[in-house]
Amino acid sequence: MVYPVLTQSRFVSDLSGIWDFRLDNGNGFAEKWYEKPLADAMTMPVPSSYNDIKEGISFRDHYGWVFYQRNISVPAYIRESQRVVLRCDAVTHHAKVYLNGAMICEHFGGFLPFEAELNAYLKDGDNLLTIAVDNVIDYTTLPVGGEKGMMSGGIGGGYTPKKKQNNPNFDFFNYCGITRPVRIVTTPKTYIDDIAVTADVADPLAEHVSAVLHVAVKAAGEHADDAECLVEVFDRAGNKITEGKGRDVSLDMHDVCLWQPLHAYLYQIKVTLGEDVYELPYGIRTVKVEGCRFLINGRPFYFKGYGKHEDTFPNGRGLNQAMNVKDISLIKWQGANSFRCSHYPYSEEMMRLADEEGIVVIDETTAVGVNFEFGGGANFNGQKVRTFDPEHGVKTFEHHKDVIRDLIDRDKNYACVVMWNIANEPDSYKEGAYEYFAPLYALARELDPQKRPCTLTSVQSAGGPDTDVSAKLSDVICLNRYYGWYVGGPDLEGPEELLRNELKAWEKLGKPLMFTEYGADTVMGMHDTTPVMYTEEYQVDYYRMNNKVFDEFGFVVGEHVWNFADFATSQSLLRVQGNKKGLFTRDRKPKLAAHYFRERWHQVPDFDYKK
Ligand code: GCB
Repeated sequence: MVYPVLTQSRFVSDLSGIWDFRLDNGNGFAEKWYEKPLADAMTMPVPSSYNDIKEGISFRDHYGWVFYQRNISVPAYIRESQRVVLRCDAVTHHAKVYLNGAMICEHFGGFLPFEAELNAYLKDGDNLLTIAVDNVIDYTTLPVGGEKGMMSGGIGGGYTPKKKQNNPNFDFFNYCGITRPVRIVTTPKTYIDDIAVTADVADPLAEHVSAVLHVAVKAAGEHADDAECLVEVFDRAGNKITEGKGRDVSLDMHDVCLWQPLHAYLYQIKVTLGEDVYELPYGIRTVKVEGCRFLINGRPFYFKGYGKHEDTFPNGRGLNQAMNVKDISLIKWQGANSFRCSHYPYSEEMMRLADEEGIVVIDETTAVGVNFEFGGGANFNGQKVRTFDPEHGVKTFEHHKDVIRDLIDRDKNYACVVMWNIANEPDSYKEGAYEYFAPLYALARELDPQKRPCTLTSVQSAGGPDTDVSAKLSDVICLNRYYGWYVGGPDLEGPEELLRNELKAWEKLGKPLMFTEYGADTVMGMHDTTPVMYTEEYQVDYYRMNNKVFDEFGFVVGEHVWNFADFATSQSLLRVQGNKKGLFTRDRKPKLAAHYFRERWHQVPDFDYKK
């Protein structure tokens, strides 16, 4: 599937705007709300999460289905000559799409795109488009939902709410709805279904870099087998560099401008298949793990950056392009070079932006909460159930494979993506973990045309290399560690020793290691002369201690703080209107630690920091 762009053969109509909306009262499907205009409809922006748009707990904490509706019409001359497709970029978490009362598609998983051909359903004039959206999460979904709230243990842990509710087994608010654009895309009837590009770069460090660019085009539709295919490559100034005929072309390129972190360079690949034309921006760069180093374009790269969230007010998880551009500006202001798409694939708009701005990205699946060890978490009312227990454990394996497949399908061509994260903080240390994860790593490695490194971001309770299956499976060890916060806080001396000892154990493995999370909750404006937890001073001291230890080890190839900005979570005793571990507040004001990192990261080079 390719990203929707306007070209000389393709038209895109963005259906963003105000749609009709209604929360299901339990009767929506029985009364067939998708067959006629919604009664008592209210207004709702698309794209956006619905939770914070209207006031009241019935919106914010809604459980189950909601209905979105609007009319669409497509001129007859287009319907007859073109393929007309509805493309939904993200509907969280489960969608049923109806046109004029008929269900045209269903999709599971809230963070990746899906399409449906409309030609057979469209009629003259208005067509009623309804998208029903379910936000229920459980043992079968990614992210995982449980019987009880992740943080509702302790006092009141035995309380069972009267109303059905979602219990995220993860630490971010379960924002839902049509969170990314819905578009109508037209293509010729014979069309470019997909493009996969790889580049064999002879020597990325040579003065004049040469490469062979391989472009594989997948054609589909009426005369897919007969259509001729032309691939042309243009430089940034619009000059044609090379071209070739066929669906599998290999093109020699000389004096290649490599895509470099913070110095992006994108070629434009134009594919013409019969009447269809598609244009793909593409950066050429190499990624390789060699010994304990993470090489980008042949040089040891040091990750400086953050775990992020797609989280703004009042959009929730809804696409916020202004904030995306702002965030990248802040990343550069701070001297960082990378971020991780914690804990789900981000919008393609963000991926394209990162490609254009030269920001390095670790791309992540929606697999968060695949771990029944969390406090209360997805445990059956507090009983201890093994995460991978065949009968009572998670039922996410098949869906997990689909997510990996669809994520790599969507993001395979982005130069910014340098590593795939298979899961965040799963139960990677108990019986069944290897059997669950080994085939998923194998799948990602098989599907990625660029064969990028794979990892999982490992939870503190996974222990060290002897217990954590990521030691065997990951190309880069990625640790989420909270020494001086969840472990040992407010003491920083003891945790410093524990951190050092843990790193000594991992060092023997001979693989590169980076921190994909470390952080301390900090309430903006809270200060003290003696640093105490939650003050801005404590956050700085916490980071100073951790960074000091990272700097002692040559195999530590990066530091991603948790989190870029404060973000919304479920309510709990540990969360004061959300998670406050941001270097920036939710509205992007810097805390003291943001200035501390600005100073540090401008001194730490992007390359060759560790020899
Ligand atoms: C973690 C999770 C992240 C949480 C964070 C925290 O380990 O990966 O989703 O938000 O800890 O702040 O507790």
